[in-house]
Amino acid sequence: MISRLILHTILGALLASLLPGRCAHAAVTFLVNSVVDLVDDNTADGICHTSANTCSLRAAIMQANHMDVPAIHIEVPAGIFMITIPRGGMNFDAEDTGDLNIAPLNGNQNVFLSGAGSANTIIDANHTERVVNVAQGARATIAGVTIRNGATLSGAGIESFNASLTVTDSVIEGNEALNGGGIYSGGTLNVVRSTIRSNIATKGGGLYLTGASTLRGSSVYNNGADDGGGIYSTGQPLYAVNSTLSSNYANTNGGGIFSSGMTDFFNSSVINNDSDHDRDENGGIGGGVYVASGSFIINNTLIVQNTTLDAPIDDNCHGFLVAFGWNLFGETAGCAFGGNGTASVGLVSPATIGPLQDNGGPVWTHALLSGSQAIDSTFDSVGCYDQNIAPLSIDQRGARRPAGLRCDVGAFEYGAIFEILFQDGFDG
Ligand SMILES: [Ca+2]
Ligand SMILES: [Ca+2]
Ligand SMILES: [Ca+2]
Ligand SMILES: [Ca+2]
Repeated sequence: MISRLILHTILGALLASLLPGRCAHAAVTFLVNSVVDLVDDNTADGICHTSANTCSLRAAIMQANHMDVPAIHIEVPAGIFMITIPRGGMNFDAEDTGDLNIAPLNGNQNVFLSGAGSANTIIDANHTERVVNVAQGARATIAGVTIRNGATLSGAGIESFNASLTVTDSVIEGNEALNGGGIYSGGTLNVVRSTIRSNIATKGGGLYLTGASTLRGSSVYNNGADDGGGIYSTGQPLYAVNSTLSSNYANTNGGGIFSSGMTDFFNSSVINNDSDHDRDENGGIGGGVYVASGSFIINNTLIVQNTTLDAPIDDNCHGFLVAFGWNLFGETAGCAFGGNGTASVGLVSPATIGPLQDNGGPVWTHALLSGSQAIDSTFDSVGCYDQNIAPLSIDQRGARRPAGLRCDVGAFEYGAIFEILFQDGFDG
């Protein structure tokens, strides 16, 4: 196995070195083969290589930054990849120190960083530094890894200011920042079949979003902040499809999500989030959803079991929600409705929602229990759909929907069968 990895590395490097610098046809693959955090020892040679004769994760990213090819694949095996080279200073960030900088110098390549699954490939900043920075203008996909234990001012797990970033089949956990504990994104962000959990910030414990973002088949849970425990979004737009916000908390407003941008939820679930979590004299409302300004649209979405001090049973929303399809709440005090208004809003018994747990599929969900008002209750003629009005053929877990008579409200389809798991996250 090792010899094959090295062979691939040598062949890839040889190929790269033989091709002229401006060749636009080659795709290059670097196979990481060491967990030890060392720099690339010559970024001009096209070879991922360190002083220890290895290809480290940092060396692969550094060398990728200096290539002029349209696509670079960085394959990362199982292991715990600790970031151990300290950053050069508070205001100094380079590819050879501190966080891992995906920063292609020519700006026109796609970088694909793939691990061996989020349970196996772990990139860890040991609470000393951000984990990954994606530079302005970069196009990157991060797949099959866990990114954890980052600590910095902005985007401790991943910071992506004006880049195009896809995070798929990954876990972002245990990161701590002022803005965006898990991910800070100011560009285009797609989060697919991923888990954002146990991150902390002042704003946006899980995610701080100012750009165009999509959450698909993903769960954001156990994150905490002052405002926006799960998500703090000022972005235009944020789409959440087949996704779950659960058990996040805000010491002030918006336990699940604080929104002052354009937000649009489709068949998503906002369950068991808490505002005014510290129960202090400054208060806090909107246990599930806090709409500060902008537009917040809900389509076939489930918002229940969210809490605050003065509403320990249900504090699901604060502000104006534009409702289409069929949306269900534990109760609706504090919410005002536009769109189809009360014709698109009903009540669900909180006791008919199961706990957050592994119900099959790549991420945790809340199951609907027998007799739930969410089961088979979406409108027959419209069904479940995403931001392109494309029908949803799977639920959050990847199980076939609709099951039974009709599509269910929220991210989970009751009684659904796994037919196309992991193949069809975009319902194409
Ligand atoms: Ca090199
Ligand atoms: Ca760095
Ligand atoms: Ca408070
Ligand atoms: Ca159904």
